[in-house]
Amino acid sequence: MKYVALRVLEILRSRSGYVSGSEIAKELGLSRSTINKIVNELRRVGYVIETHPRLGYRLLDVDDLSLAPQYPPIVEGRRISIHYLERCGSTQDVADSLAREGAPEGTIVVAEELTNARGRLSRKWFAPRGGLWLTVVLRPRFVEYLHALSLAVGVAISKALESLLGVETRLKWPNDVLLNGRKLGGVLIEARAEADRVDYVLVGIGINVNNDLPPEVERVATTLSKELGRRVPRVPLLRAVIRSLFDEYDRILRGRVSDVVRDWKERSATIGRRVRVRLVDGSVIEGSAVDVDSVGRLVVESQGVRHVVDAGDVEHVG
Ligand code: BT5
Repeated sequence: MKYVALRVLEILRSRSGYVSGSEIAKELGLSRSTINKIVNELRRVGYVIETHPRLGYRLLDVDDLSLAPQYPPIVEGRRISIHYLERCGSTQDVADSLAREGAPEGTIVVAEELTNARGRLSRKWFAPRGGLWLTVVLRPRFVEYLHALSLAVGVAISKALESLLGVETRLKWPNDVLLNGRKLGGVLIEARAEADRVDYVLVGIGINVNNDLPPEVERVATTLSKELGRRVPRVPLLRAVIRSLFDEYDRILRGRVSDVVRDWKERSATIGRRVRVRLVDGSVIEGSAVDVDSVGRLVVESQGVRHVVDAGDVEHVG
């Protein structure tokens, strides 16, 4: 984020109430209209900033997810509607019912707590109170987009965390989000498709934020609050993630898959590592992860043979 934007944030943070645009302008030696532009940019990034015609601006650290529908993210040219639930089995199932009934692209289900959350291959996902658990309904037209979409979601989460919190994450193929070597978040993509036509895609995102972690994953996982040493308000984070997701999705729709792959590679924790890959048919390849190709497949070199992996489960072993 630009230096002046950080200064504006600092000033907003230092007050509990409103601060006028002219006061910020004076303090930074900038015009009021510049301040207004910066505030709008901060809003786009995800920050919740209220405006009062006389009093000015006020930054809100909203953590209560039940308020999320009141603060939809700013995504140009799209209508985003957020459905909040206190508790459900899986947001994927709730979103699936909505999508089946015709819910449009941009429908989002977010819940405080999931009692039956799932990861890929029906693995269990822990989703206690305090985390960020959501499903986004997308309606891309072609199946070819699905592959790139998987990488794009990881890139989107990583960029959102960077622009909002200044946190640098790495991506494990295809889309685990790692912070300081531990799993901070995961992505589950489920699609309903017929032949080459996609009816809808459910993008499930789980990010550990202020939640506790159960002993089963404590050693391999982490949370934002643990790493940053403070609680992180979740509504700005939700807005940042959704906005970033649509940015990356739009790039795919415009045919710029290679840009998404390039951004993924810049954040890769997998390329250059020794990996053990379990393929969908159950077979295992162990070798060096040498690249991710132009459509997002993992290239593994094992005993002089190059394998191009479409889908599978990767373990870093060295
Ligand atoms: C994933 O699966 O990483 C995808 C997780 C997606 C969860 C979201 S939450 C919102 C939406 N609704 C759902 O029902 N699901 C999605 P996978 O790559 O298969 O990783 C699963 C593995 O991660 C488990 O076997 C555990 O080892 C580990 N794990 C489980 N809970 C975790 C947590 N909270 N944080 C980090 N690791 C966890």
